Amino acid sequence: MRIILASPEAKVWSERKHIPLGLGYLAAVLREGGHEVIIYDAAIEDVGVEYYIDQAAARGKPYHLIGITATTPLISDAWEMAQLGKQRGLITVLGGPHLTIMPFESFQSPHDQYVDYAFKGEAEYSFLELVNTLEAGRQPEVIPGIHFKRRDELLSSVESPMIPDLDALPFPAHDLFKIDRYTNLQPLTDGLDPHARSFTILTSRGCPYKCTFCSKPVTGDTWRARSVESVVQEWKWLVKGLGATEIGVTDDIWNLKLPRAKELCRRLVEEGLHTVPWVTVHGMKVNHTDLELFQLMKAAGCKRVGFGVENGDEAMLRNVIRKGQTLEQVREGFANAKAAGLQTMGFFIFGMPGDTEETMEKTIQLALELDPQLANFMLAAPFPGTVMYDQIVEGGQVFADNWTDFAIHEQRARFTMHDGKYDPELVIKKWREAYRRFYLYRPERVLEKMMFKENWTNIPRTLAQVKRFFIGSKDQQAPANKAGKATVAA
Ligand code: B12
Ligand code: SF4
Repeated sequence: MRIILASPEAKVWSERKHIPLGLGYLAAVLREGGHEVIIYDAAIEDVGVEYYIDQAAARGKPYHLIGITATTPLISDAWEMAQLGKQRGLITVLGGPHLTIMPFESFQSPHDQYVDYAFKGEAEYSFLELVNTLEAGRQPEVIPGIHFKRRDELLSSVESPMIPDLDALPFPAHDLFKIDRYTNLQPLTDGLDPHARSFTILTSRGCPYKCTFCSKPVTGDTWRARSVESVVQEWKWLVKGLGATEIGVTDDIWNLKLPRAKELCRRLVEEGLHTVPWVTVHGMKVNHTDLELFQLMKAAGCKRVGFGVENGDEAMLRNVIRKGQTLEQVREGFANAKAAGLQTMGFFIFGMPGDTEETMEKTIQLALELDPQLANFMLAAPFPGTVMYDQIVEGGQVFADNWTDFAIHEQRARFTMHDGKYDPELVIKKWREAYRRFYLYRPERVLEKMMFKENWTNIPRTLAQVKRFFIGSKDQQAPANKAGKATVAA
């Protein structure tokens, strides 16, 4: 079959362009199965997906099927794409995190007019099975994770078991990405390079921790690691075969097992792969680190490490966020990473249920004390399927008109609690104050920002950021006047 795998554009995440790795995995498996595949990522394309569909049809080599990926904030764009595909006669299949949480919604009117199949969970094997079945002219029956309508009946089967042996999978089809259209993953030295050859790599899937805000519907709670050897071989392909200029490790928790993490670093050095810089895009867990690990990472070419710090209040960390780490471990992790000569980055969340002026102040104080090169202050976003979401539905109210409102980088309050203590206006105020105190009121950080070439070569972007983080606009206010709006999932 001829297949387009497509990702809609994350409009709220417009500066950094990262490859949609899940589609790379699906493409690799389909290719091995003898199918012809292209990857279309709206984030880096100049034309709509219909252009490719129409061109192929005009050449007499039409696509038969479009497979679209969707996170929660992008589901409406995914439906739009499915509609375009259906109008052109393609079989349409949806998958990804949102479909794993809410597979049935895509078969309600009007989506059922243009969505043929949806998959829950990791779909490398199950999607291939569907494609093979359809190509053979058969009707799909029980394929793990599949959802579809036959006549008016909605058929579904249990989710595919998480793939136990990740080494059995082929490497993602990295060669199918138009890689020089992606930016670098985190500006390492000199701002965003719009033509970086930045690849991402997954060394493991899943995470056994259960932070209450975290949505990991696809990769789940069971940590499954690839062998160090398999990771090194893929890394080698990226560096030596595809000319990577930067690599991002995007595991949920790549350092869960310290000896394995250290072994990987040693092997990167042995293979001479340490010359290409790499970063941990989504952070490491501080309580699975030590000084030696950071020293080995530094030797292996790592430039920057990120850590999920979340909150500066011990009780919030333990009882509300259930992060499974102490402030002491946070301090030690940062100190060790800095001692090893790595740049650091901290992720902090404002406005979890239970956050007060005092706890948010402690979070700001902790950010100032840890003093990472980059601090990422985020507003709590209640993703369906998380403990936090259930708590809010039970004891408060989600402010959201549609799934797009769940975008993490859409900086607005998304919920309130009815406990008389939670104040969404205050959350926004403290969140903005955090940016001001961390970046604006400290000359060394202002100077550092001014050194970033990108801040001078892209003045409109810089001004937009200043407005967004430090000044704000009307629609960033807590939507107190939205009380009474129903939650999208209710
Ligand atoms: C790397 C990453 C990013 C990168 C790159 C995103 C990209 N272009 O793929 C960046 C930093 C840009 C990013 C941005 C965002 N991300 Co992100 N990201 C991740 C992360 C850490 C890893 C993704 C990954 O590679 N997974 C591994 C692959 C193998 O899994 P996968 O992509 O889900 O694909 C598998 C299945 O889902 C399925 N599948 C996927 N697509 C399809 C399509 C079809 C047709 C089929 C059949 C199956 C199928 O099969 C694949 C293979 O098994 C995940 C956390 C996680 N553990 O998944 C969060 C995660 C996916 N991100 C999340 C979010 C919310 C976002 C943003 C919306 C944030 C925002 N701005 O608000 C944006 C949206 C970007 C987008 N294009 O969707 C959430 C999604 C939660 C939800 N309910 O939707 C996650 C789960 C993180 C979290 N814990 O909250 N993200
Ligand atoms: S936030 Fe990180 S540590 Fe916590 S559950 Fe999610 S992936 Fe695991």
